Amino acid sequence: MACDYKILSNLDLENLVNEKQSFALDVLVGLSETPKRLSSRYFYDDRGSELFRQIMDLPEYYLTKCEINVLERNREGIAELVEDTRFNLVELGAGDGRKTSILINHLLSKKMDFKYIPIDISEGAMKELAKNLNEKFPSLCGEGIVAEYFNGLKWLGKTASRKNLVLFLGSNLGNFNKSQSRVFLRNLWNTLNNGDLLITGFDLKKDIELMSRAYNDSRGITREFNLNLLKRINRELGGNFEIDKFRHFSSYDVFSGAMESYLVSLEKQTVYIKALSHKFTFEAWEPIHTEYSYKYLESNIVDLAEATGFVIEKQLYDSKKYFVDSVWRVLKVTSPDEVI
Ligand code: AVJ
Repeated sequence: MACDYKILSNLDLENLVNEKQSFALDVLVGLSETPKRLSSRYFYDDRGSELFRQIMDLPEYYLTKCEINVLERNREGIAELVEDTRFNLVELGAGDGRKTSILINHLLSKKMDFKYIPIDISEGAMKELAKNLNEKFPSLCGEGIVAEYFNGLKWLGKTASRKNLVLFLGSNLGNFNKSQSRVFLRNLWNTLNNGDLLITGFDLKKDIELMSRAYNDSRGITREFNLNLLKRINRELGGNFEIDKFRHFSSYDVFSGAMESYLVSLEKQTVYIKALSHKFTFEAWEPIHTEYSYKYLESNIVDLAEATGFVIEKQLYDSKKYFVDSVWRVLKVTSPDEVI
């Protein structure tokens, strides 16, 4: 059976308007703070998603290679989790789907009954993904959703007749701090049903040089990725950032446990952002914080699952144990008097 892969875009214009407004508001708030900061969630416009695809190909960016290795080694173990059930393979932040292809290929070859439902904020990335999927897997069914994760999940909640296997790969959770990740996972727990599965990618704490190199690559793609945030402000909010007056800087903070990225103003300057009718001044060497990429200890993962209502089923590692895809099951206990 051939299945044409559709895209459900953020059809209601209201959502698009909101996305633009929240970008404007977050830029206003973040650049008005001391120290200044911008959220890494705004990296991923179409250009940013393209640059991230290039990052995944960099020799220094071990995360993607490790996770591909995890999935190759464990595709049968993952298939066994959903043996004999109809299910949705839901993916949060799917990107170009190259990692998930390993799984999809395996699940299709086993003739398993599932729909693939990627959710991604970038329309460009989703179009690319749908094109790739249609070419590679003509028998694959499902639909791509262009939306913020929880808007997408809310939509999914309405079609709750299948078991859900949710993928949140690539250390995407790493952008959240401890309390943000608890809130995020608890929200996810709430939208899912008892027994649903979640696979989350965690980058483990390891040699500091190795981690640092992954965020300071020799070809300067990560630098370009970080600076794209300022270019995006110029494009979408009418900013006049002079890009070469800022530099990329990324370092590991052993105590917070994160690779932290910044853009540093190389001189005293003023930037005007038209959509905000506001100008921002920068002193020489003043930083803007742009990203946290948290790294985990095994014990952090155990604590996080426990705090948010999940049970750890399996820890799937790459051969070097640099990275783990952690398989969790949603546990919702109904007390006897809740059963009618
Ligand atoms: C997509 C969030 C997993 O933090 O490693 C890559 C993004 N930033 N290089 C990460 C990123 C700089 C990436 N995640």
